[in-house]
Amino acid sequence: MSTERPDIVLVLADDMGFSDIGCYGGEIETPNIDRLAAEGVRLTQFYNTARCSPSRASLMTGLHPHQVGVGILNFDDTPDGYPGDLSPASVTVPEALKAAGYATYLSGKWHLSSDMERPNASWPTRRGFDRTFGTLEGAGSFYRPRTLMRDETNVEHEAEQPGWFYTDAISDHAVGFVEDHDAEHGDDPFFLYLAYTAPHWPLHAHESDVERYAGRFDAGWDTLREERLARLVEEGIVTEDDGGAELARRDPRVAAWADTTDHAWDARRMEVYAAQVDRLDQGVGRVLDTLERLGRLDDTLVVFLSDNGGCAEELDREFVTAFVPMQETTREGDPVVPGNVPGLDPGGEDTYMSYGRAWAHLSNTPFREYKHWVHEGGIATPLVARWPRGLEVEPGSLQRRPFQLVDVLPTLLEAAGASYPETRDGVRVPPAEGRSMLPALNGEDVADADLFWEHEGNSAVRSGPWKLVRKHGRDWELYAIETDRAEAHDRAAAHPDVVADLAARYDAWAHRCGVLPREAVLALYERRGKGLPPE
Ligand SMILES: [Ca+2]
Repeated sequence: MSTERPDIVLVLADDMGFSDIGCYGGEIETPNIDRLAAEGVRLTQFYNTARCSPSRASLMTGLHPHQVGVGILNFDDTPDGYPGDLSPASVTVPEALKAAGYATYLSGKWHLSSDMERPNASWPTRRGFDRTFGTLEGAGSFYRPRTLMRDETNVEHEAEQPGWFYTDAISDHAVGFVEDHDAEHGDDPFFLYLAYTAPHWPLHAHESDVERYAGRFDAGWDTLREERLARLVEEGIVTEDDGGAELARRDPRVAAWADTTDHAWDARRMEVYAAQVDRLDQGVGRVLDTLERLGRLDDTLVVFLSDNGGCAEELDREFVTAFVPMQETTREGDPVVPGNVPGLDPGGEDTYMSYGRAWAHLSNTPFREYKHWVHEGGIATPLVARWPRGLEVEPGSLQRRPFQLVDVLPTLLEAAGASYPETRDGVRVPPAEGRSMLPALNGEDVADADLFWEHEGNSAVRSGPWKLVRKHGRDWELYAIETDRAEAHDRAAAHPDVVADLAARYDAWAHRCGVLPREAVLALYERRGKGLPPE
């Protein structure tokens, strides 16, 4: 390669918890992501934004989701709420990189447009990507996804081919984009956004992958959580200083494995989830192999992370029927059974299930709560970065400094030598909210910045040794987060001055970023006829 600018591959998993992959203590086989970790660096305290669309909005723009119109999901809630469309007064990673000479490709899920029928200014084709393949909507069948697009053409019919599977199609297109790029623009760098929908529900996977996990989860979630925590400690990702025995405490809403009776069906649900992650990892491996074969791999910055923590949603039939835009039949015309039906094996095209709270609790080991919430289990994600020619850090090392999604854009732009513009199409854009992580990824000691979150009235701020966090409608809780990542000991009553200080910081941030008040969020949900997610 004649360029000094690296290729950049940004890999995003969907609804995958903190400790599912092998290099973060999980029992799922992820040799390709593990390779990135062994040859790169892992962050132990990286945070997403708790939910699909808000995380993607923040990842793409370097701004908080509320600043760019996507505070909840891609619903048009105007005039009382967020537009659900990526704001034109923002700059995306591919737009900034294109200005620096990059070719730009998206393979996978977008989820940042409220109108998924007619091409419009929020579609990825008009937000900086030269070529795109994938779905505009947030979740769906892996065998027969809706809103499947190639550039601005609907290609849902392509999924009708026998053996077609979305995770593989995402990987196929990523490989194709890289090969075409090397053949046609070999000297130029590229940016590839590889946005898998795995392992978001529904539980769909190749039976050959599921079979490889037969029996792997039969010990149940209690034993497996203990094993994961032990491996996390052994790896140094979690230390005794993070909260010790409290980290092993089971969510009281989760039954003890020994007290439950659907062991075979429950284990099968987790086997399919594992197979979903496994297939994602196989796709990452195919992209890495392609880069290696073309001689580009060591000049490539690869970043892997997840958009939110493991998801506790139990898909009951009524919920799926009312709120999930599901295909009602398979490609063969057979009915798809909506929701979690004990005794029925998930995995095939005629099922539409989730793995539920207990397994999500395993996914988020050793943290509290789940997707939607801004306690640690909702927002803590693995982040793995590999860039041999650009990072001088010792391979396999860990970085403990906390960062969040707004820090990704400045990191990628610094790596590329690209600049963040002040305007887009003549419209002034907000200054980037984050800061480059490259110094920290290189092992330099950098100061902490305050981190902020809000989703559906769930709020948090992390500042210095403290994290202030609350669920919608509840009081603030205060944790000494450096020694209590389990969020087990609420210090709010003992430190009212700290609560007042952090609450003021949070309120100033929320006001500046256009966060809707909790009451307004509740009103939106009432109008939709759907409550906020239950605890
Ligand atoms: Ca997600």
